[in-house]
Amino acid sequence: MCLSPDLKSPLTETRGRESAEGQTLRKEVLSMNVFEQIVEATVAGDKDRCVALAQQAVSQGIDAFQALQEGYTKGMSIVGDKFAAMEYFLPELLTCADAVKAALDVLRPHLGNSLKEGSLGTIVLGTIQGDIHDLGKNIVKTMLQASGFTVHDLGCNVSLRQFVEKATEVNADIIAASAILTTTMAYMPDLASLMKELGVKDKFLFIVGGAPVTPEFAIEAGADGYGKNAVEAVDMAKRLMQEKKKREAK
Ligand code: B12
Repeated sequence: MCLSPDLKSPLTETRGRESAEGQTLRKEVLSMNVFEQIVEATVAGDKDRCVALAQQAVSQGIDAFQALQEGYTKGMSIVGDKFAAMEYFLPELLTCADAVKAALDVLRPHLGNSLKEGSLGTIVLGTIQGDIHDLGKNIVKTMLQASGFTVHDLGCNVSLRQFVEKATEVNADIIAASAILTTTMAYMPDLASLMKELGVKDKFLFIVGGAPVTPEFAIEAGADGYGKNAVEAVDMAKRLMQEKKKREAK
């Protein structure tokens, strides 16, 4: 592990007969350094390094959730900025997301129970009925998972009832529907109507996306949110969850 000169002293000085305070400081310095490396590896989309750093974090007793938040999620947020700035394109986005996914597999058993279930919220996701395009939906799924959401992926060609039934079964916060065909995006308002009919429109937040979907269409469809791409999907899901938590706290 490479340490910058100013980080070296607390480590070397406290080695040997360390006080409890010294040990805490040492762990903090180690963690900071690993987090920085994780951010770098994530932005570089370096899967092997992302996995190795997750293993290093676990073996050093670094909190897995902190590694996820301070390292991988932070890295993915930089990747998202690069994507928005058109410095990164879909292949880079996929590579970075895939690297984080592999690291997540290492960290998952070390996350606490509540965190393992996704600390940010639970989402039921699928490509709507009649539509078998799932590449975009899969990217959205990976990004949501990498950001700390629990995602129940129903796959593609998902019937409207399946969305609602699964959301009820897993007590989801959000139903997220993808449509890539103009013909199938027409089912999105039907899904909102079904949610109303079944009395669950206020129980679940509803977000939509996919190439032909526009913000205007999302509003007309009765959705609570829309995302143009996977990065916006994560931002929207986070924003809606914050608003939900504020409402529940009142
Ligand atoms: C790959 C592809 C296929 C593959 C799908 C493979 C797969 N596993 O997904 C196959 C070959 C199976 C296929 C089949 C068909 N296809 Co096709 N396909 C495409 C193609 C080339 C790329 C789609 C894609 O994957 N894009 C890349 C992903 C990453 O982008 P994305 O899906 O938009 O997802 C992003 C965002 O939209 C957003 N997002 C997506 N979902 C969600 C969800 C939420 C909640 C949020 C917030 C955000 C979000 O985030 C994603 C990541 O950034 C497009 C053309 C194109 N250039 O787009 C045609 C296209 C979509 N297909 C088309 C057609 C017509 C068909 C067929 C009907 C062809 C046929 N005659 O059989 C069938 C449909 C079968 C069916 N019932 O679904 C048309 C649709 C036209 C229209 N206006 O509806 C297109 C546009 C081609 C064209 N120009 O004519 N297709």
